[in-house]
Amino acid sequence: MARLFTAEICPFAQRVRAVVVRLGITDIELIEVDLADRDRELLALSPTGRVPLLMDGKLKLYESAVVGEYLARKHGWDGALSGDPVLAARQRLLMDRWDQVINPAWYRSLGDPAAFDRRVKERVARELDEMELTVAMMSGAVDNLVALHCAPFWARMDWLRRHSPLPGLVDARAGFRAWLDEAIRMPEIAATLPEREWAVRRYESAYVAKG
Ligand SMILES: N[C@@H](CCC(=O)N[C@@H](CS)C(=O)NCC(=O)O)C(=O)O
Repeated sequence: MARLFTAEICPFAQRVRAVVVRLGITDIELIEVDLADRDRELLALSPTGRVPLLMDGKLKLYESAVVGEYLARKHGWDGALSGDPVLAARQRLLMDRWDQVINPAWYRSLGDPAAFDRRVKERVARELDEMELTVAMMSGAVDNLVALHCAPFWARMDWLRRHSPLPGLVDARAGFRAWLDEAIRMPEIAATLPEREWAVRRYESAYVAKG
C-alpha cells in the first residue's frame, strides 16, 4: 500500500490529499506528521524533510505538484492537465508562478506588511494578470490539477485576508477570483480543508507580526 506523509495544516499536503479524494484512491495510508516534531522516518527518507512525501512501493516522490501529477497519471485522470500542448504549458506556468511568486509574497506579507512594497505588488499583479488569461483559456474549468493546486492556498488567503493586501489584488481580477472561489467549493477541497478557526489561530501565531 502507498504511504503519504501529510499534515492537516499544510496547504501543499492538502493538494495531494485533494487529488487522492478526487480519484477515489483507497489503497493509500495517510501518515499525519507533527511539523513541530517531525517523524524520524520522514526526515530519513526526504531530502527536504517536508510534507507531502509519497512512498509508492520503491518509488519515492516529494514536491506536491510532482506527487499530484504522478497520482493523476497513474489513476488515468485524463483532464488533470490539458491535452493541448499550448494550454498544458500555460497551466504548468500558472502552477509554477503560484508557488514561486504568489505564495512567498503572501507568506512574507503576513509576517511583515511592509514587505509587500510597490515592487512586490507590481510583480504579483503582473503574474495574476497572466493567471487570469490562463484561466480564461481554460474557460474557467475547475476539475483539474491547476484548481487543486491553488485552492488550498486561496482558502487560507481568504480566511486571513485582514492580515495581507494580496487577496485585494486577486479581488481586482474578477474572472480569476471567481475561478478561485469555485475551486474552494469543490468537494475534494472542502473535504480536505483543516478546521477554519484552528487553522487561522495556527497561522496567526506562526506568521502574523505581533503587536
Ligand atoms: N515545495 C514543497 C513545499 C512543502 C512544504 O513547505 N511543506 C511544509 C509544511 S506546509 C513543511 O513540511 N515544512 C517543514 C519544514 O520546512 O521544515 C511542496 O510543494 O511540496
